[in-house]
Amino acid sequence: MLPIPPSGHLLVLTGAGVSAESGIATFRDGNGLWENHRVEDVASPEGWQRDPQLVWSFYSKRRAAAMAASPNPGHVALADVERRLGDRFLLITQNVDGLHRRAGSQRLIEMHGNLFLTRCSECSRPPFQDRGLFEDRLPECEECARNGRCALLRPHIVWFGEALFPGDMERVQDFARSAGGDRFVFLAVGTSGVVYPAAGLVHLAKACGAEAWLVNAEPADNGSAFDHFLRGRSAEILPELLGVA
Ligand code: BV8
Repeated sequence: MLPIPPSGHLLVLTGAGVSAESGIATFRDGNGLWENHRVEDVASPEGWQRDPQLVWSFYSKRRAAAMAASPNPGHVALADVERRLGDRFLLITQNVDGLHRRAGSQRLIEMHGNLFLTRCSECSRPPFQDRGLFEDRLPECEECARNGRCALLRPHIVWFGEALFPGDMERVQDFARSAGGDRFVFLAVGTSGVVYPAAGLVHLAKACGAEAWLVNAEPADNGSAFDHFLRGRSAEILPELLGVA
C-alpha cells in the first residue's frame, strides 16, 4: 500500500492507460496514429482549420467508444480513496472519456477537457453537455445563427498547441504547496510521460516534498523523475496499492 498516513496528501495524475482496461484505445497503442492520421494533426487547431469534418469524425468515434465503456477497478479505487482522504486528495486527468466522473470521482480536474462537452468556436457561450455524433455533418452554433453569423461548434477539448483551461494548473500548484508540510505522495498512472505540461507535474510535486510513484505498463518518458515504479496494469495494481482491494 502507498504510505499515506491519516494526515497525508495524495495527488494523482492519470493518462490513457487507466482507461485501457475499459476498452478505450490509448494514444500510443497505434503509435500515436488514428486511421493513418497523426493524433497531433487531428487534435490541433491546424487540423481543425484544415478539415473540421475529420476532427468531428475523430471525436464522434471516441464519444461512441466512451459511451459504450464502463469504469474499471482502477477508476473505482481512485474514487474510493478520495472518499477516505477528502480534501487531502486531488485527481488530475489527461483523459477526456469521462470515466473517472462516472466512477464517482469529484475532486477531479479534466485538464484536457471532456468528450461530452461542446462549445462554439467563435462566441463565448459556455460549453454544454453534448452526446451528438457528427460523422457526416458539421454542427453549427444556434446562438450565432440567431445573430446572423455562421459559426461551427467544436469539442471542448484542449488540442496540441492550445493552452490549458485557466485556473487548472494553479489549483494543482495550490494543492501541492498545501500538501508539502506532511507526508505527500504524487502518483502517476497509465501515462507515457510525453505530453506537457502534464508530464512536468512530477517535478512540481517533488519540489513540494512529494514522494513520486509511477504505475505503468512500461517505463515512461519521464520515468527517471519517480522514486518508485510499479510495472503492470492499473486496474490490478491500484486497488491493492490504494488499500481498497
Ligand atoms: C501547451 C486532448 C502551450 C486531445 C491532449 C516539445 C517538447 C515538449 C512539449 C512540446 C513540444 N512540442 C509541443 C509541445 C507542447 C505539447 C506537447 O506536450 N506535445 C507532445 C506531443 C511533445 N503540449 C501542448 O500542446 C499542450 N499545450 O503546451 O500549450 C501554450 C501556452 C499558452 C498559449 C498557447 C499554448 C496541450 C497538450 C494537450 C493535448 N491534448 N488530449 C484528445 O484527447 O483528443 S493530450 C493526449 O495525450 C491525451 O490527453 C492523452 O492522455 C495524452 C497523453 O498521453 P497518455 O495519456 O500518456 O497516453 P499514451 O497513450 O501516450 O500512454 C499511455 C500509457 O499507458 C503508456 O505508457 C502505456 O504503456 C500505459 N498503459 C497502457 N495500458 C495500461 C497502461 N498502464 C497501466 N495499465 C494499463 N492497463
